[in-house]
Amino acid sequence: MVERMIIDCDPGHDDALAIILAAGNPNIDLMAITTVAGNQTIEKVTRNALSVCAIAGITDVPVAQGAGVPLVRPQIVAPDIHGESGLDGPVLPEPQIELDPRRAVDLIIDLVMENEPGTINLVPTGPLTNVALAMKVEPRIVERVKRVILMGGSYTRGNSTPSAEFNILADPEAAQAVFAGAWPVTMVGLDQTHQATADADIVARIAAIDSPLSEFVVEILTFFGTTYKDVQGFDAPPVHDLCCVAKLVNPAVFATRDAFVGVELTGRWTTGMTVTDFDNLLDQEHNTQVATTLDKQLLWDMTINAISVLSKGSAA
Ligand code: PIR
Ligand code: CA
Repeated sequence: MVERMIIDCDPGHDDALAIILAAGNPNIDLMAITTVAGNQTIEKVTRNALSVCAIAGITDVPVAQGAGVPLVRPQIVAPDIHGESGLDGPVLPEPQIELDPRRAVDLIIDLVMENEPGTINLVPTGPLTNVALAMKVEPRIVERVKRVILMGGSYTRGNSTPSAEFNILADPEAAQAVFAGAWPVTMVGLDQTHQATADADIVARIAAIDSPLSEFVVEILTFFGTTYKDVQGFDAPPVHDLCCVAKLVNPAVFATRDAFVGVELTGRWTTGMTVTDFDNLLDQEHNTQVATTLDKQLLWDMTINAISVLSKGSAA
């Protein structure tokens, strides 16, 4: 069965891989790429999205620029991990396609309202600003979206603060609105994505494809590996955002458990924490399917396959 999806992203090394899997997997119909400020400013991440489309041969997917600042808080970016461009490492190819004239919020609303209810999946891999805005502008999208599968949060730890993950911390009010929305939300958090590392054997398998795209991916993973080593002491970089698309390709990649997830908005040290209650301790209705296990082999097999498919110039 083919799943339609919109990726709302802030590329970003792992966002780039998520786009590549979505474009190169036959079970995914990639309907749009929308951008949101996060890893870098909106101009930079939008340009990066277009560069990824150029190298991956993605020519028929609309790309629309979205929110440049969070709903309420001052902006944060992540140059320590993603570099000044937001996608440092490879030479970034010149964009080959024009931006869609619509704003991200409008493109998301148009696609969700034009298509049959229950057929469009939203895959946010950056701060949730666009998604929260779209819910407010056109509340009917909430009942029409099939599923929201987001990279963000965690039930054990943070990366930007001890308790907060970057995408949630960057716009916690937006994240709270998305979790509280009456649509099925799947949270793929750091608990799982930190296990989804691009180890040396994986990088070697990608290099062996021996195409301009595989070279680009190797350069992405090499830069990401260096910053993850320097900043967080990882032996190999975790490809967070790739995991959400993988979950849509094959749900077996992650098992999930139902929980209530609330975003801390007023904590002294814990703002942006995704408080995850598996055990009904807070007496709140479960609103989220939380990823709790990872099949790493499955994740990388489908990803390497997608890179091969796109390398043969058969981009959807
Ligand atoms: C990764 C990200 C931001 C900051 C750090 N330190 C690491 C980006 C990734 O693109 C991913 O979507 C999410 N935010 C992980 O926190
Ligand atoms: Ca991201």
